[in-house]
Amino acid sequence: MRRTSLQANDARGVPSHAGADSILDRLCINTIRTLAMDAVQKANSGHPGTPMALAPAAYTLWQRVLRFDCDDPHWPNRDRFVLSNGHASMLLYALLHLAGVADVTDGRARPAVTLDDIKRFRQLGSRCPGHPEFHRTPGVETTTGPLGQGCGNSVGMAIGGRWLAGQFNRPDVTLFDYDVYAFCSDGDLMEGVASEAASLAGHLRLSNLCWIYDNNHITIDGRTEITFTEDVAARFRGYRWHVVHVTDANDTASIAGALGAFRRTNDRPTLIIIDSHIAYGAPHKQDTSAAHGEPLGEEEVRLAKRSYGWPEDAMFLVPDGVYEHFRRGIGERGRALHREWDVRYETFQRRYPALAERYRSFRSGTSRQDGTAPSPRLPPTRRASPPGPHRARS
Ligand SMILES: Cc1ncc(C[n+]2csc(CCOP(=O)(O)OP(=O)(O)O)c2C)c(N)n1
Ligand SMILES: [Mg+2]
Repeated sequence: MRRTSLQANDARGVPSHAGADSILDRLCINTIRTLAMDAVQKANSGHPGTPMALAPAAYTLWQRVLRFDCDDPHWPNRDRFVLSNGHASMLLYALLHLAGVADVTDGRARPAVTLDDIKRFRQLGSRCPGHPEFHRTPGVETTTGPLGQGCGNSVGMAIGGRWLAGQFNRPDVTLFDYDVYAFCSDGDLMEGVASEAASLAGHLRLSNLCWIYDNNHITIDGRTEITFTEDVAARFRGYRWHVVHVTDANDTASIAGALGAFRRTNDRPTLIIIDSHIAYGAPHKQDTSAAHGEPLGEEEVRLAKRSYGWPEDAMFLVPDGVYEHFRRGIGERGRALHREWDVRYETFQRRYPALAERYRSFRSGTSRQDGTAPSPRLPPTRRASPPGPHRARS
């Protein structure tokens, strides 16, 4: 693997007063962007523009907020991340790789996505198919690509979280309080399935659900003004959602603030609308539908890298410090949260042995076979526990 030290002030968009963490943040964000550009260019097909635009939001969510143990992507109380705009799959693969998410499916830990997997983006049998596929890539929570589908699934996951909390949480032990985050695009919000699911989420007051809408005014065919001019914020307020607006997709402090607002909202789902620029940094393709579903082209890739302060000819570059920064962020936070949950689970087993037995058989699937599955109950509408110290730094 080629390793290069980039100077801190190479990273575009870092204010001169920024501390080491902000500089590393920008380096990580630009690594996500350039991996996406390079993978699409090498495959000669795919969707480069949206990962480039959403890298700051995805990075902020994963690095600062998501309760996810990279060593154990099956931890039952993990926050769920759904990329409903599945065409932006390289965003997810880059995160899975850089965060060091493990594949533990056959009992031995190995990386879920290696740099070589990313180099095989969109190839037959690759762990990085064109759109994310459940079961093919550890860390992919659900298959997406058909627009709207991930939005619908995310509502199901949020209902599932509420149902689990209703079944197994006790006043003195909270087993389930996970949140569900879904990224979605203009195309997602055009789809009926997303609208119907959003309406239900508002009705059920799923405060454990957050959609992050990529408001880039671009779709596959051109600008959204051709077909999609509705007031999305007003529509979601009508569904009884909490709506937050971030006007600059590169403003990670505002993104963290919006995620913090979601965490503090106890009675409604949250929609975070982020105004973004597809193919951010690509001088000729930014804000055009040409950046949606085709490679940028070698020269445009070079120019975009130049705009990030990146070595123009470096391919699949992960600069020094990037893996370590992820490890110190989501890596350490997720591991600590999981350990803290393990203690709760031990308390749960000690204090509620019969319920713990029911949970184990439920999780292994046997309770469904012997007909002892707990009967569905409407989920509670409030959070099981108040926001804790791991919430977003806003
Ligand atoms: C249900 C469905 N219809 C059509 C498509 C084909 N398709 C892929 S992306 C896209 C729209 C792209 O626009 P947007 O959702 O705004 O994504 P962006 O380019 O902004 O990332 C369409 C129509 C699809 N994936 N799913
Ligand atoms: Mg769009």
